[in-house]
Amino acid sequence: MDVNFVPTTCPYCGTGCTFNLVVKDGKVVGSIPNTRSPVNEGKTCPKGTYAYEFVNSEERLTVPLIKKDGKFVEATWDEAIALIAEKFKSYKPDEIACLSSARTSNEDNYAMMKLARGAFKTRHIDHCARLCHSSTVAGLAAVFGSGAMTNSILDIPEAKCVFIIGSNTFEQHPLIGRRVMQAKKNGAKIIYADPRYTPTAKQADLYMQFKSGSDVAILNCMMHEIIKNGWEAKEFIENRTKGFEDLKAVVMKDDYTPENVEQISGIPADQLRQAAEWFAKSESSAILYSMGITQHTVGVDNVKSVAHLQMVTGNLGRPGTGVNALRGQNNVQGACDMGALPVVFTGYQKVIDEAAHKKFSDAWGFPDGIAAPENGYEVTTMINVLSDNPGELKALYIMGENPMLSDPNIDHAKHSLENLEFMVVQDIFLTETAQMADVVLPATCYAEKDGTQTSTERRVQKWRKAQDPPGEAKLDWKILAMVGAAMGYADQFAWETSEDVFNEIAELTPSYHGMNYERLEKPEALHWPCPEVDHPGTPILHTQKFATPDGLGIMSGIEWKPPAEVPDEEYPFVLTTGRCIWHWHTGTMTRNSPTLDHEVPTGWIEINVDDAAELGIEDKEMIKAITRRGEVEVPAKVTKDIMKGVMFMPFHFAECPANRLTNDALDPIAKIPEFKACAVKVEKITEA
Ligand SMILES: Nc1nc2c(c(=O)[nH]1)N[C@H]1C(S)=C(S)[C@@H](COP(=O)(O)OP(=O)(O)OC[C@H]3O[C@@H](n4cnc5c(=O)[nH]c(N)nc54)[C@H](O)[C@@H]3O)O[C@H]1N2
Ligand SMILES: Nc1nc2c(c(=O)[nH]1)N[C@H]1C(S)=C(S)[C@@H](COP(=O)(O)OP(=O)(O)OC[C@H]3O[C@@H](n4cnc5c(=O)[nH]c(N)nc54)[C@H](O)[C@@H]3O)O[C@H]1N2
Ligand code: SF4
Ligand SMILES: [Mo]
Repeated sequence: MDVNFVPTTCPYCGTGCTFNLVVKDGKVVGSIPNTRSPVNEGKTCPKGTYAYEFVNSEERLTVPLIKKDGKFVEATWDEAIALIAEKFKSYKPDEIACLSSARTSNEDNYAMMKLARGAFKTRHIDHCARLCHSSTVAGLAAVFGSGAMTNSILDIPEAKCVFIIGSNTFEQHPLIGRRVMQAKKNGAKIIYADPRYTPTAKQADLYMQFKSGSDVAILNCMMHEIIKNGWEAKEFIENRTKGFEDLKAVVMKDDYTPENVEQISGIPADQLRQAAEWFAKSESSAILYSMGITQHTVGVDNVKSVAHLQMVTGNLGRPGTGVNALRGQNNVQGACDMGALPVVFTGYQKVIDEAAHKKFSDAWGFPDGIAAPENGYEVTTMINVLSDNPGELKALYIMGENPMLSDPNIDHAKHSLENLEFMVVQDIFLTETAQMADVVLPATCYAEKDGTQTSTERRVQKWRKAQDPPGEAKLDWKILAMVGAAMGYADQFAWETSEDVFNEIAELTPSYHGMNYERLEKPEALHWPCPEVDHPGTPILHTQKFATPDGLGIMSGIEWKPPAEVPDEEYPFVLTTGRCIWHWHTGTMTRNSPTLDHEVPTGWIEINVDDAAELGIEDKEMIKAITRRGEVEVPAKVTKDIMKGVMFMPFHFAECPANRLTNDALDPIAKIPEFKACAVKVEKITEA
């Protein structure tokens, strides 16, 4: 028997834990957390622990599939690639769109970005960051000039106060949750705001329960109290920011007194006062946030308000402080860094910037040029264009995304995808989306490839190949390179190894310029920006100045606005959606992992006990949840842990898909959908 251990990085969340895959006779059979990792120090959460189970699932895709007369038939790679190239050559650039993947490596995302802009010459490339932290990218760019988590995971224990809002850290970033516990042991006060009493709430010194969609009011109220008591960081505000007077004019209004915000949010006024005092008076206060803040029609306003609170209290640029936007997918930071967005090349070099456009055009050397220097469509815009203006977009290439379960209002998304003439899906499983495709391409998963991914704290870490791929599955970037070559650009996609792709990325991307595979071998890897090979990397951003043109952070006054759809007589409850610790998004990987699937075999809707009593609904009873978009039958979970008037559904389960219900209304700037608040009613199911 031949056993060996291959160190790699977890393919689930953006925390970036590392572990060793246990390989027996050439097959991955287990995982052991890596004690040398400074991130997880020999620990993993349940998903990391069982991340080996789906790898050799019987359900993995092993051969290319082409749909003929409505049925998939197995095809050779040559047939599949030739068909894709023939089809894509027949469309105009603007008729083509690409979805890249935060599940895959930097190399894969770079290859997709190059294929889209260079070979297909389309402007339309985006990925699931749109549904996730696009409000962070837009909001933090507006206030700080750059849109990433400001501090590192390792300095959270140095905070004297940790304020968690809209992040269920202990379930969704468990190994960051561990750092919050370390801060608590070091004497920090933990403040937590969430409509649900989650496992994170259990660790808080102050838990504030509130109605989804009141975040700006809560944050304004905290700033109101801080300024009223003279606790603001006067020197920091003076030296490092501008716009404080505008901010003050709004937050000091009577609308944002604790008593008034109690009316909006449901949080008792005294709790709001307490939160403001602890937060402002601690010598270092960190904010952690995630989807509860970003997934709203006011997502950008929410993010800016979080950043404002940190500027008002001077909690930036030092250990134990910061705006810590916890990025979700393993490599969503990297997919954004690689320019899998409709407005930038790698390293946030703008496509509309002439110099950047010329730089990429010259470096790539496509004889017939690259996509025009114009911004493309966001994921959510693509879906709307497909339904509202059929024929404008004709072909879609999806790598590693499953919009048929993850997009808001999926009946609408399905209708949109049905309007396509040609769709390619490159995945590791035959997902709900892949079933609608014309061609399905089998890709390799993290355990079968070398590559890099960039965690939430901008740490670029390695995946290392532990086993051969199943059947004929191929590396994502290799598949994309084959398509590029078949389109007539063999020279532009002539990479032989993942390292070749990485070296090209480093060449063209200032923030990655000093990185190479050799430097990334160290267990601690490197944080970007890392501009030169002798640069140590940058764990904390904005220590001296912000990335804005004059180096100052920008504050402004932001008024609270309610969600796009609020409860009324017909739909009297707020529905919010999210996740649980055991499952990952659309379940492709975790529901194919027997241990995880066994823990939580299906979905549910959380209903407050008093609401349930009024509606006559029992725990575990199958009920109907209905919104203006659709209805779903789902078991009720009757609980004290959710705010009265609010209901919650996880979106992992195809048999009771939360996204049949959610609202596809968008934030006007970030174009992120309002997954976190819509109006819902529930009904008992009566026998016909
Ligand atoms: N186990 C597991 N971990 C994951 C994922 C997963 O699918 N499974 N996905 C990863 C990804 S991509 C992401 S983006 C992150 C997401 O990580 P989180 O944002 O932590 O996860 P969510 O469950 O979407 O939402 C967080 C919390 O927001 C609360 N919330 C609801 N409405 C509101 C509101 O209006 N305001 C505020 N402030 N809070 C509200 C919800 O009750 C919920 O507890 O998790 C990552 N980690
Ligand atoms: N209601 C509701 N909906 C939401 C959210 C919410 O909070 N509420 N959150 C949103 C957020 S934050 C996010 S990030 C999105 C996530 O939305 P998606 O990205 O669509 O969801 P995933 O299930 O992670 O899909 C990833 C796909 O990649 C495939 N895959 C995994 N590894 C590889 C690989 O190496 N190569 C290839 N080619 N494929 C691979 C998986 O099999 C899976 O099909 O969902 C969004 N949708
Ligand atoms: S915390 Fe995230 S990165 Fe760490 S083991 Fe769990 S899922 Fe993987
Ligand atoms: Mo996400």
